[in-house]
Amino acid sequence: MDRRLVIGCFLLSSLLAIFVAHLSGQVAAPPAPAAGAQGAAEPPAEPTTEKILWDFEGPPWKWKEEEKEVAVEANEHAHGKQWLRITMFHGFSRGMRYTFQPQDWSAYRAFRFFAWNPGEEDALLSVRFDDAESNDKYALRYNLNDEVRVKPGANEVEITLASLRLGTQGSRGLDLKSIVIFAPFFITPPKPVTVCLDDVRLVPRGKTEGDELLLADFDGRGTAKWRNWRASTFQVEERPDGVDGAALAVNFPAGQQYPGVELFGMEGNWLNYDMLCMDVLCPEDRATPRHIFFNVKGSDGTQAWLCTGLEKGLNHLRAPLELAGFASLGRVSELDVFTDFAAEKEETVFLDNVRLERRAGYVVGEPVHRDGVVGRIRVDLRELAPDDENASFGAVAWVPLATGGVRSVHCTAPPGAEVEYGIGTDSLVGMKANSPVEVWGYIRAKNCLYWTHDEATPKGEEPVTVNFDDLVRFGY
Ligand SMILES: [Ca+2]
Ligand SMILES: [Ca+2]
Repeated sequence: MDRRLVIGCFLLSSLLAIFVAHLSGQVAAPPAPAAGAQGAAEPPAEPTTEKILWDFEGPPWKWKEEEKEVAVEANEHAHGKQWLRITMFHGFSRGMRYTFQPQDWSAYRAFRFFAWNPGEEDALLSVRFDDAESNDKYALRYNLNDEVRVKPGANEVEITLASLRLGTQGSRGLDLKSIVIFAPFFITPPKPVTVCLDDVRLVPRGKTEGDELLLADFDGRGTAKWRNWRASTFQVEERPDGVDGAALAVNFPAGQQYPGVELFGMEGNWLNYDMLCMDVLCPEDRATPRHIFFNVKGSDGTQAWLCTGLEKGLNHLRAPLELAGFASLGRVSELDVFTDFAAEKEETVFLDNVRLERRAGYVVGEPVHRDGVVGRIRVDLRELAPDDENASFGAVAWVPLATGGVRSVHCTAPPGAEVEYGIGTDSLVGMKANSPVEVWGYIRAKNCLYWTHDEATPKGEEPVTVNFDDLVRFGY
């Protein structure tokens, strides 16, 4: 073919592609980073710097419709020269959609962007993400509806990537290795609204001085302070049975709803850590709450509620921080520890060694979505029957690797789906032989994630089953 004709065809098709992109409110994204070899024994090196996805410094453009106007334009408040402005005048659910080839975000911890609100009231932005298998279905994509609060002026918005793995209410979690859509938009705002975005980027786990961040050991170490909440009382007590040094005795008075303690004033960047741990002693001679709640609060108003069952004696509680992804883990301002209701008499727990742990060589594996019983490890949650018809059931498995690292495999399905997951051989490639896989099962109900912990050691080809069948262990 004539070379000029080929070039001409190419230019024409490029122009057409740009035109179509603008018509539909879509713009091509930068190419996806090279995918790491799946299941390779050596995990890829952790990124150490932020990765800019969009800085909007390309050619300016504008698209206007009756309901909305979207533009890449210069502004003095932009980072660099330009930003993306989305203005919605009226109508239903409009904004901007970026569709791109599958991108692997699994080595990062947070999705962040700069947002400018020129108005005088908070704007409620909605954000949607899809993975390669979402197929435009609500229950298979991530829907943060009206939940990103953009205050007047400058904001740094964080969406912790762990929340994409958990999935929003009514939806399964996403595969961070194949993200294909980012869509910021508005849902029927009561009056015209504008938000401008810039420096949309991914944030990695940062370096830390050690593998642990001590929040409080009640022996004078740790960065957190504490105060009581809702009529609970507390005092530091020396050497209660089973505890090293001192612990914090927290008394939940009878008849009081949600009494507890708040830990605050500590290091707020929890993205650098992987596990929330604390020891909770329930002495034989005191009344014990049947469960304990944690609320991880971000300084931006985001929250993640967790709950688990308690037993008499010393409870070594360990929960992966990915279960708390609905809070902005890069800016944690508070950790509340509380119970719901002490009915008959005062209940007491002793808290100790509240800390975050970091796991070397932590990598995110492929997620498991309701693929039934096939697999080397079966996680069976079918016997659980919580009194919430919208409940969903999930699990996180940490597979120890021969390299010393760990692969986190998240099992999620939308409500009403099967609740038996099969973790297949792909997820176990490079596993450290004869070592237990830690499994956290969870029930997502009533805005809270009720969790418990178990272990399984796969040997040979025989599948092993982790059976979660007791609501009491979840603290439900
Ligand atoms: Ca910019
Ligand atoms: Ca202590």
